[in-house]
Amino acid sequence: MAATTDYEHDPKGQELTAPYLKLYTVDSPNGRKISIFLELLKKDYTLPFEINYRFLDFSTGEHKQPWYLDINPNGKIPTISEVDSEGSRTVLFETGAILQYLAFKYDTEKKYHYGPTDGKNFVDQLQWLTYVIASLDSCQFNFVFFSMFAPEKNPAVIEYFIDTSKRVYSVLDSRLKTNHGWLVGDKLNIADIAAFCWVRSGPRFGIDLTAYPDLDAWVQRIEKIDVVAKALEIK
Ligand SMILES: N[C@@H](CCC(=O)N[C@@H](CS)C(=O)NCC(=O)O)C(=O)O
Repeated sequence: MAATTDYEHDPKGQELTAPYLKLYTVDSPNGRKISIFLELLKKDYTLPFEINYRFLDFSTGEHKQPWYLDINPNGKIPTISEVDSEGSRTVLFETGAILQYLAFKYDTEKKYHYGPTDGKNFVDQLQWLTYVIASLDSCQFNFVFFSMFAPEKNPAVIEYFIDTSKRVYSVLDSRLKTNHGWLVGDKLNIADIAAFCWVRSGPRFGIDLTAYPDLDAWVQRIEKIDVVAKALEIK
């Protein structure tokens, strides 16, 4: 297909040639969940699209501009815009939805996910992925906001979110212990990728990972995966 100008009316959009997948992102835990997974898929499969990373500038509020709110009304990253060779476009936001969409569509050999025919592992994946997005993400995001960005620092609120984060870390640590090293099944999968992106940044927010030995070992193991290490450098 011929080169097409940007479907999203992105003022900084380049001319892209379909098929492509454009990831609107920033260098943050939520953004990294998707870039790591895309790079893993790219290593293992011949993907039917080129990946285009578009880093938004939060300091100028690009993520709150009308053109971006048209594709992500919540005004957050990440969002994917996938255009196939016929020019048909799929837009998706929310990391849990994006990870499952990419997994079900492109991880055809189920290297990084469990499908509906995989019994308990599929059920566990639904549960742990949802837990990570609903509990880990929100308490850590709130902790970061209230301790670093809120105009007024309220110690009780900050303490609440650090305590809640630590409780979630304990839950994940116990799960890794009983499930022998992965949150789900016996391989790196989309629930583990989602959790990893927040947990590895715990020390930056004052959480000592050595207090959670299984979580600590799991972070180090995932960070050593070549593709993951390279994906973490995409900025
Ligand atoms: N539940 C969303 C959370 C996304 C999110 O919180 N993204 C942050 C960056 S890590 C963001 O865009 N923050 C900008 C803002 O809140 O204005 C998801 O899983 O995609």
